[in-house]
Amino acid sequence: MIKSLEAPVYVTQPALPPLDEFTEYLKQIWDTKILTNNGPFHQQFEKELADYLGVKYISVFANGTLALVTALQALRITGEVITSPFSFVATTHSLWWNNIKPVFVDIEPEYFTLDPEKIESAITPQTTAIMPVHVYGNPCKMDEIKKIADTYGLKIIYDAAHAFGVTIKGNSVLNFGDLSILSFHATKTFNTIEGGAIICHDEKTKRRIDFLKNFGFADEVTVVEPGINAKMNELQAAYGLVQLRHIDEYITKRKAITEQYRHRLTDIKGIRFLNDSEGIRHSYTYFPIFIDEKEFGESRDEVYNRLKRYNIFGRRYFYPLISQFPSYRGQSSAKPENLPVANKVAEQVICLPIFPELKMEVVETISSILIDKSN
Ligand code: T4K
Repeated sequence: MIKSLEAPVYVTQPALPPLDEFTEYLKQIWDTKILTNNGPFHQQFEKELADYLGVKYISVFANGTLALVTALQALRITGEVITSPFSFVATTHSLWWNNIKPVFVDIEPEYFTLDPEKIESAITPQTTAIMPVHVYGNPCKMDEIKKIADTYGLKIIYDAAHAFGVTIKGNSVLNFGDLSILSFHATKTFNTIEGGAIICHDEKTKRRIDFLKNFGFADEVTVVEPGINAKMNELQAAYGLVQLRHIDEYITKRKAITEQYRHRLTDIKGIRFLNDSEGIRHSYTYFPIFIDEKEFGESRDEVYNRLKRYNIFGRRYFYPLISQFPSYRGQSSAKPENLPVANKVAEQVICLPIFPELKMEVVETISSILIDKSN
């Protein structure tokens, strides 16, 4: 019988930058008293982030949700948008906040991203864009999605909240689509406590996004349209600058944990996990496993609750599906029979704890408890 963990282990724990490094920046903020509104750290952070990520233009935000809401406004998206039900609610909420109708399309069974084969039949005369999600940081089938978007004249906004630092053959995943958004929430691989960003490919769009996140101000006396207040403040930007110095180390540790889980869970009947795909540099934001009740002999919820009894708090990201929530379930595209893969995966998933400070012996214990049903 394995003993319960002494301290609770949650699905994640934020990596914090060394305090002394952050204090150096705080002293400067205390001197200048510039706290927000495109201050020097905000500008430096955007520059260093763009360099690190290998993208041309980036605009940082107070959080990822406001980045999504603003991205839709930046491209003047209206009508209907095709999106994935297998994501965090913020993806679809951003459409709701823009008075756009979400049209849910099923996910593909390999990496659970929007299924390009199902997109075309969901297009109507009102469709203006596609909003796919690089869920768990795995890149969508972007070439196929682009082909459809080009044929029908649709925009693409990628929800890349989980895909910080992900590259395909050395090229950032953020360089695809019209816009991409990132989240720097405390629970993400790269965090600025709260935070987010929009990535775009030309200066004009970057300028428009910058106006929109600052009430629509183009200058002291010109308001281009009703923008929102979605700016990142100087403390967060400074924190982000320190985090950037350590991000590679965080990703390396996450990778080692992922590999250890995979090693322990290989060939366990009824447990599936996702492998890296060729040419992709991953950033290991989550470690989802998928329980096949018949093969494993226990349901996902039984496993989830059993882990809890041992002080291990995995999370069922993303259950329930967005399409199941009261605000969205009335849509015809939300019907479970239209979304068989998403419904199945949402019933099987548990994200296991993963974060840089998670000890390998704890990964071992979690794996042992998981595998041994007598626990
Ligand atoms: N698009 C996608 C695909 C997303 O996944 C998200 C966010 C967004 C858009 C929107 O981006 P943001 O607007 O959030 O920047 C969390 C996060 O709040 C959310 O950012 C994230 N996705 C989502 C998947 O997960 P919760 O409600 O599950 O988090 P919470 O507070 O239960 O935290 C999980 C565990 O982490 C806790 O049990 C303990 C630990 N934790 C958490 C926090 C906040 C800490 O140890 N320290 C902390 O400060 O939503």
